[in-house]
Amino acid sequence: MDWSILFMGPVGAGKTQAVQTLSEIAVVDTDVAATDSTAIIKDTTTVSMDAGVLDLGEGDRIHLIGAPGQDRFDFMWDILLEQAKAVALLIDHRRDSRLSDLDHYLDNIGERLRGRHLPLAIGATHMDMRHTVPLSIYKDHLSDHMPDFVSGVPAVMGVDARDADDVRAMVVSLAAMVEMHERHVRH
Ligand SMILES: Nc1nc2c(ncn2[C@@H]2O[C@H](COP(=O)(O)OP(=O)(O)OP(=O)(O)O)[C@@H](O)[C@H]2O)c(=O)[nH]1
Ligand SMILES: [Mg+2]
Repeated sequence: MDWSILFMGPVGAGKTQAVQTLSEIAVVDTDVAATDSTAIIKDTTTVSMDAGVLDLGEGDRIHLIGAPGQDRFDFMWDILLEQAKAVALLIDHRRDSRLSDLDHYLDNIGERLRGRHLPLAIGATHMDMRHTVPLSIYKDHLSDHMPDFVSGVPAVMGVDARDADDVRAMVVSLAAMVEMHERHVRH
């Protein structure tokens, strides 16, 4: 079966990098030179989407889609979410705003799904650059602010978007959650 995982999250979290790291085909990306405040963080930014493919075997081909991080391209989020079966939310762990970034994307995703439920995994990136803050802050935060749209228990993990094993672990756990979700919905 062909289905897609949507990578979302703030500018510079590593969405484009994650798709590029794991994809078995040349990645279609729509990055352009960053000309606004994003340019302080990095040279290019995604304006439309990244698209790659990962073959998990047993007929499962996963389309890896990277959303643009910037809010001004958020019209794309509706379209991309509509096609996604799961969300991989990458949060830049270096940022002091990491928990409000998390809430911002969770609120946005919830509004756009309009009652639909999806499996969610949260990947904290750039932990190598901010290792004094523990990963447990996300689970603690979610225990008080669990969004309605999440199907099952969200996975929380540290992910270096440059590391294929890390990104693959995130994708594989989402694939398992999608399977559970579909079994639950069908019966
Ligand atoms: N040190 C470090 N660098 C990382 C990690 N994860 C990703 N990066 C790097 O951070 C940068 C992230 O850039 P992108 O992948 O373009 O970010 P994006 O999320 O697609 O950003 P927009 O498209 O602008 O929303 C890349 O240079 C990555 O190689 C990490 O865990 N540690
Ligand atoms: Mg990008």
